[in-house]
Amino acid sequence: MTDSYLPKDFLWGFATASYQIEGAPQQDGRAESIWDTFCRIPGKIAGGTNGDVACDSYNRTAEDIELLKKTGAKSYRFSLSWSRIIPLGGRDDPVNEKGIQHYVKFVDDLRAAGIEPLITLFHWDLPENLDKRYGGLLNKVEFSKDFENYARVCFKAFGDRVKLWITFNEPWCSAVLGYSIGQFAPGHTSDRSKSAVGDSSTEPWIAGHAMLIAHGAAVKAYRDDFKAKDGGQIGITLNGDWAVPWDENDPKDVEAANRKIEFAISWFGDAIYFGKYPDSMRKQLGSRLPEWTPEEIALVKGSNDFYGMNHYCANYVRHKETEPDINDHAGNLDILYQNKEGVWIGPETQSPWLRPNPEGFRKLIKWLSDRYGGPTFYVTENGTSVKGESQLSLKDLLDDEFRCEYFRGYIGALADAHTKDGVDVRGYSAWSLMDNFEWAEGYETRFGVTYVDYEGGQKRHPKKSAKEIGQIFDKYIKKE
Ligand code: GCO
Repeated sequence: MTDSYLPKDFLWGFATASYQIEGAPQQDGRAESIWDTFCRIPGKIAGGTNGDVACDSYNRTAEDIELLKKTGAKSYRFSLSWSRIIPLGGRDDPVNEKGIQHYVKFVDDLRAAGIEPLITLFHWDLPENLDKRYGGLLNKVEFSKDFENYARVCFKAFGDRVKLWITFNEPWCSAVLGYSIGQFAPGHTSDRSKSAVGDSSTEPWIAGHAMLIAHGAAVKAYRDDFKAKDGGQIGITLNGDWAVPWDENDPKDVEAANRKIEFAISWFGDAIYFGKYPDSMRKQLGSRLPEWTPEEIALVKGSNDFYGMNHYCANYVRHKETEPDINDHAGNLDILYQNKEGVWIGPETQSPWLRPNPEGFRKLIKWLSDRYGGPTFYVTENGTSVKGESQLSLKDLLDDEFRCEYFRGYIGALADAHTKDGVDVRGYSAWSLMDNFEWAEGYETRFGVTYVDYEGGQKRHPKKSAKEIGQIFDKYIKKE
């Protein structure tokens, strides 16, 4: 029996994202998002796939709610498709009532099933029209006004029944993978061999700044006009892995590990909690990192009611002796999976970047809690793929002991962080309720606690982890 526990009323459940599960790209007036167009670029997505059908969740909401109910989940984090709600995206463009009605019904059905909805406003699927119209995230003035308007439309439509709002999901991914590496929509990259578009020495930083301002504007709108009446909370979800020095005895690696977290997380976290960018970033990037105006600081500083934390794994970090490249976005370091002694950070999964290391979860949430003055945390994603899962027979893949072990380790580490380190954590959403469109990795990589048979009429088969995760939480959540 463990001494560690999670608080009573702890809100645990699952997370998904609109483009990864909904399909139905043309139904009920939805227009295209940048992910629809990006998927058509040859070579961008494994297997040449896209989200046109995905899990067909747009047409299977009742089935998805049944799945949730079976697990005993208390909450469900999902994202709204901006392109369904305001198909052309902008503040002067028409609102699509059918899109709104779809989500109103979904939220009502969730609540009727006793499941608390957590809404993400932006999980990367920007309306394509805004990218065309003014360059999307690269135009902070237009983008933040349009995002604020979209957020207001959503607060008005769902605010009376939704108490937890997330503005952006992992802005790091949109900025770096979308505007530097070119692995995500809209696919800008400095790599000439990948038909470069854009200038990745500046664009990720510009996009990041725009998302921060848009986040601030949406939070201000919520606090000014909705919060008192609706009584909800609003925050941002940041991603980030724990970083361990490649050589614990080399002060330069120790510093690089810290710098890695600053470039990946504090880029946004420091802006929101301190109204500035980390010194390590300013030092490396100089004026390529946008300057803050006093109005922007006023908007962004203090703009989190809670910290949404996505977390999957840990890495080793080794400093580089050479000067940073102009396109470097990581903090001039190498990310490795083995340390100086050849020790692996964790076992292999199907995702090249993901090696589980539950201790790293506890360390990172403590690191964040210390740095940001003990905010309330909601863990908004945590989960794993399983090496070779797609190749297994149905019977074998449903027995996903590897994923169960992942959840045991990570949820245990979270309970330790709460009990022994005093971290204020109130919720946890596992990634993911079901297998889905894993962005550039297509459908081969599966993160679900439910197997989705894409060829077999989209049938959903709960894996062992779907049944077990509730028992794990049951062990930790205080009864009174
Ligand atoms: C994320 C993503 C998910 C991914 C998951 C697994 O926010 O990183 O929300 O969309 O599918 O992280 O890679």
